[in-house]
Amino acid sequence: MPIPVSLIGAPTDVGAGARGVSMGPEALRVAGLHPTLEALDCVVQDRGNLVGPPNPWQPASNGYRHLSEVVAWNTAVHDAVYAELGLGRLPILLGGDHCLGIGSISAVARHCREQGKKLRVLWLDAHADFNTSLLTPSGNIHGMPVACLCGHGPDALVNIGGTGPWISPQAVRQIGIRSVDEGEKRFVHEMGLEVFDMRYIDEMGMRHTMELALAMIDSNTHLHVSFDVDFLDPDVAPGVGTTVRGGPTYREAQLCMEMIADCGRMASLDVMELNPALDVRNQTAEVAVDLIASLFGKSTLMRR
Ligand code: EXY
Ligand code: MN
Ligand code: MN
Ligand code: MN
Repeated sequence: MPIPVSLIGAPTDVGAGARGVSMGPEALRVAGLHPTLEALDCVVQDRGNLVGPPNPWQPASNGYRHLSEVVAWNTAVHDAVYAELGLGRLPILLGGDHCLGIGSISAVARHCREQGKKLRVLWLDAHADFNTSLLTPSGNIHGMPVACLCGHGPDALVNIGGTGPWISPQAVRQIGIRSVDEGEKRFVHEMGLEVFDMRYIDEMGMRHTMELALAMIDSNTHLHVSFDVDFLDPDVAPGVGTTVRGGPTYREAQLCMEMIADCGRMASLDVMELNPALDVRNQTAEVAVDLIASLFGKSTLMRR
């Protein structure tokens, strides 16, 4: 059965600490995302790019940078993702910085709430993105989306598209984490987030990690994958704003994506933080497209 997929571009860097991820959607298109998905039996509609306010490049105020712009962009993302889910399509959000995970996942959670579905969120990232205005070292809201989705953030973001909090920490599995701020670390533990950090992956391997991260997913589960491209080791993915050494290798990342595909439940996807301004010859976008292909069932030889 062909999968109906909708591409939604969100060309903004209002939540980030470096400019350039606003060019991410176009880089993914140039790297051939649309034809790649069509070759994998998807019926793809590219909805083009959402529109929102420019990046004013201001310092933080009350612990947030660009809060009103972040709210505007996330509202647009929420509405677009929610509409695609209502049409029975699988939305792929092309970021843009990771603050937009608030709009995307709130829409998915709203859809699940209305359809009586369980939600599992896989957060593939070097960072936990679990800061609050009191904990953040930067005020950049791309370091806060998971906390906001769990109810710890400004009302305008917690209640985007309806009455939040949209998810509980128990719905989330974080994978690849290797950079967490001190206060953020305490808060992650306090809230009981399940984190498979790089130390865990080093010791137990990606296969075991993914078996646990995907455990208990059943036919009534909507699996959302939020893929921050800085999840990957900078050797394979230099084109991101916040590189952190020691991430998954190309093959480890492929296995992660292949196991997600095998579970057969992915129903929405974010591809975030790709920064063409820091890339060389669009190689990071190409790697991202390659990994997305694996998420949609491309495998080396055959499926077992
Ligand atoms: N934890 C740092 C902060 O909050 O400023 C860095 C966050 C980077 C977030 C990246 C995109 O995942
Ligand atoms: Mn659905
Ligand atoms: Mn992130
Ligand atoms: Mn990150």
